[in-house]
Amino acid sequence: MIISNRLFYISLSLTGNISPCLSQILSNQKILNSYDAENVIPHLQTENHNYGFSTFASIPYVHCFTDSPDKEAYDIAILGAPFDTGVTGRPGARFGPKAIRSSSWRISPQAYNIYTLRNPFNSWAKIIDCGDAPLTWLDNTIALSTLEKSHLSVSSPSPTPRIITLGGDHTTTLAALRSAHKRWGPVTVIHFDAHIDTWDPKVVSGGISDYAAVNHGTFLHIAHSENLISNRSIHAGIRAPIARPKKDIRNDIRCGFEIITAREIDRIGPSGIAQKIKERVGNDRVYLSIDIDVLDPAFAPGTGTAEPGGWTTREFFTLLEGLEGINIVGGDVVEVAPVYDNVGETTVLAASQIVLTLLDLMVQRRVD
Ligand SMILES: [Mn+2]
Repeated sequence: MIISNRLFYISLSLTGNISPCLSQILSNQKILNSYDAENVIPHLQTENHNYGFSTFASIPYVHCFTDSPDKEAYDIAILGAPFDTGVTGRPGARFGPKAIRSSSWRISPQAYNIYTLRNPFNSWAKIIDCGDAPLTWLDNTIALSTLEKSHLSVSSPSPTPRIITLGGDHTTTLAALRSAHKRWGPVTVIHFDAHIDTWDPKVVSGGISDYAAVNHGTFLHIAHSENLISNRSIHAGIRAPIARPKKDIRNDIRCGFEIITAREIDRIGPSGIAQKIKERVGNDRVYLSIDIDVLDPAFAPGTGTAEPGGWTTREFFTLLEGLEGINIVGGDVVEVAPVYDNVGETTVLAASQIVLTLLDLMVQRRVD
């Protein structure tokens, strides 16, 4: 009905008169004209969930950056972190949050996962989108401080709202971990990435300044030095080169991590990796951070520091869904840089589906 209505106007403007083939459309137009607003608006809403502002999967927007006691309550919030001035490779992840939301148009809040038969939007949890944190691109210290305050503000209403952050380069996870620590104490990190990101700032940034020390390759080293994370954390999907063969690994263990390499999937499969992760983190409060470069560049080219030899999108979904039951207090999908994506938008399609999977994992277990 709605498409016919549009065709009617387009055809008129192209031809200047009404052709016989438009008779059915005119008939539809008459029916449409007979509708009053009360009839048409519900029709629009059921035909197409993509109306109004662009939020993640068309979920409701809430003004979260307020400490007002009248603030609307919610259980899980989507928060954008448009920041990419902490990168050592290609910039562009500041456009990640909007691209992930845009690619989520295909996710219907009414649809069910065919493997799990679940839909996180049709559950006990109220899931909302806060929009993006107001971050400056001109001073990293101020931007990360603003992001931490934004996290604290978003997680302030009762009872226990949790956040999924849309990055943003991986430095944004440091602000999330600082905020999570204030709320939950030390958390165990499950870190999906091609890179270990525990590099000593003296190595990655050459020790040139304290400002340069905080970047997307050092944030987990800093999180450890600030006692934000437990020593039962784990990386998975690792395959990027390291700078110092023994010292980097020794430092990584010191920061509390175990490594699962990308090629381990050939030996034990995605479910085997999920099992290994679950054994490591147990019942800990977990922060689950996903660098999109954990996927192979064939599936996710739109990222800052792509590394060949990664996982397929399908393998990763099997793995993620295998984590059901873990105690997730927060998570993120980062390093999505849409300018390097392909015309089929495979990176952002994967990113938005990963966010949906994270939401489902959070809904499966309430925080305690
Ligand atoms: Mn990475």
